[in-house]
Amino acid sequence: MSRIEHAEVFVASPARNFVTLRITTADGVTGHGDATLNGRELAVASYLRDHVVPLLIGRDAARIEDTWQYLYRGAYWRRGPVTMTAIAAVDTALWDIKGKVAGLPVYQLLGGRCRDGVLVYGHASGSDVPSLLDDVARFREAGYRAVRAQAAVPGVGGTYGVRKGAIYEPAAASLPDEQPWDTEAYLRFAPTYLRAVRERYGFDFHLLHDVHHRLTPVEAARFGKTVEEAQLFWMEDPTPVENQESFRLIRQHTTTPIAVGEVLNSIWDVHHLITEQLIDYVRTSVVHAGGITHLRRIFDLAALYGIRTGSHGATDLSPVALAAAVHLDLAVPNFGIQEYMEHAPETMEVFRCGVTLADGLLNPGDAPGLGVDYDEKLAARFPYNPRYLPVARRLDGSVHDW
Ligand code: KDG
Ligand code: MG
Repeated sequence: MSRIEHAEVFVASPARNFVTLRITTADGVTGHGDATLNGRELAVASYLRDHVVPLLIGRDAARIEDTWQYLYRGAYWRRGPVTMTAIAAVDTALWDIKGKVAGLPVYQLLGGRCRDGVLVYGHASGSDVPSLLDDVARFREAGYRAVRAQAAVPGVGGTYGVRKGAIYEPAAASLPDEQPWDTEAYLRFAPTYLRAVRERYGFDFHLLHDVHHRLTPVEAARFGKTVEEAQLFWMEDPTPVENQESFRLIRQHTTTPIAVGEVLNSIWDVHHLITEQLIDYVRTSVVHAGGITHLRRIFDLAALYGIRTGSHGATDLSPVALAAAVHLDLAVPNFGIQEYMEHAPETMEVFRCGVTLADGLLNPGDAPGLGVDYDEKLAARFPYNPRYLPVARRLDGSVHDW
């Protein structure tokens, strides 16, 4: 038996903020887990440091499921992004350790490969339609088989999903950036650029779009119907997810596939969406939905209903979360697609990660465990930098879903 000897929580900002848990066993084996919750990082760091680490010391590192149950049921207070991200970090680090002890990459422990590689989508965006079209071409030339397209709505500043520099980063330093939102302008404009992408580049690649919770159910139904000719792989988060029944209305009006789940944290949060077949892709992630153990459970439930996976993978999920996602994606039968955004060079220097991209597919490599190392000395040179995600306001000044 290999006991957990210590566990450390690192908070650092190599290009952006990441919270990373490292668990070390008495035999000196280390495992890493991502604990980053964008804009609320320190809440998870405290949950881990103050409430979870003391429970880990002396536990058998091999008992992954038992530790998951102990942390989940043992807290009494359940679910929610902070709790589930903290449990996810522990779970992911223990899978990393189990792989290293076994001398096997984690995907082998999960049942082995179901596929040759993990299909990813890249993020094309533009401040207008011509620049979006150029960006789509860039991804196509780089070998991507699937591309998400987002363009700034004319006359409405701060549209979701438009990259300003080389790396997409919506979180701003100091107080949240307040961004205007005009639903009607979006509904008029977004279908035109999705059509323009298809007219220019045809249909031999997957096209995706993220609505980012901005529409009401009936607006989303109208949007889905309007863009049917673009044959989207999915429209993501068409409406806020709290009222899960509202997806039935969208479904009744359009065949555009629906992807939901990046803000959800447990199997109970997606249970109704899945069992009622209200969505086509479940976007819960390793880091925000309880780790590899719990995400596997969600994916298995989804498989029973013909729903495929499409895990969240923006740059606020660290390379540890990306590696864990790719191991799981390789091993589950109902994999659909994996979101992928390149991290900044500083991030990749701190997290040395074996995941590679070739021909539009990710592979985790065959190093034992997750195949990611964390350089805490280098990380210490990038102190935590408090940032907030933006807040959206309608043109009348009232708060809208960002
Ligand atoms: O932190 C929030 C981002 O991860 C989110 O806005 C990104 O919607 C997103 C996506 O689909 O990547
Ligand atoms: Mg999204």
